[in-house]
Amino acid sequence: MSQFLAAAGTAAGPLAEIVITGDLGRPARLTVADLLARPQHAAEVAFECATSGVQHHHFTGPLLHDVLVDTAPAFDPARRKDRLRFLIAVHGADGHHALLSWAEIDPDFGRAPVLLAVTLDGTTLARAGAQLVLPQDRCGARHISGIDAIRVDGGYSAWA
Ligand SMILES: Nc1nc2c(c(=O)[nH]1)N[C@H]1C(S)=C(S)[C@@H](COP(=O)(O)O)O[C@H]1N2
Ligand SMILES: [Mo]
Repeated sequence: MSQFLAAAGTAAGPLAEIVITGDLGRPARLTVADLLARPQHAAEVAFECATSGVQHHHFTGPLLHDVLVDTAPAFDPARRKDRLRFLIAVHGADGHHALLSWAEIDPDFGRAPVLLAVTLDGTTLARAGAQLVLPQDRCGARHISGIDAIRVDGGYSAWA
C-alpha cells in the first residue's frame, strides 16, 4: 500500500500552468482546470511525424482563439486590419516552440480550429500540460505538448 501511494505521488507531480504574456490588456496564468472550465471542442487528428510515422489522436479542449480573446489583445476588435500584425508564439517546457499568425486562427480570416487540448485520447493533460492541436496541419511538429508559455506580439514589422 505505501509503495502504491509513493508511486502515485511520483506520477502526480505538480500541476502545469501556462503563462500568457505580451501585448495584452489581461495577461493570464492558466491551469488545465481553468481551460476545462471553458467551452470544450473535440478534434480527431492524424498527423505525420518524420521519425515515427502517422499518428491518430482524439483531443478535447478550448479553442486557442477563445482563450486568447479573453486576454484582451491590444488591437481594436472592430477593425479587422488591426489584427494582421499579431503573432502568437507557443512554447513547450522542453524549449520546442512555434509561431502562428493571429489571422490563422481568427474567425474572420483563416478560421483554423486550433485547440489548447486538455485531454489526449481520453486522459487528462493536467500534469503534462496542455497541447496545441492544429487539425489542418499535415505534419505533427506544431502539436506542441507541455505548453508552459504563450506570447502574443503585435509589434512585429518587417519594415520598421
Ligand atoms: N514540447 C514538444 N512538443 C512537440 C515536440 C517536441 O519536441 N516538444 N515534437 C513535435 C513533433 S515533431 C511531433 S511529430 C508531435 C508528436 O510527437 P511525439 O510522437 O513525440 O509525441 O509532437 C510535436 N510536439
Ligand atoms: Mo515529428
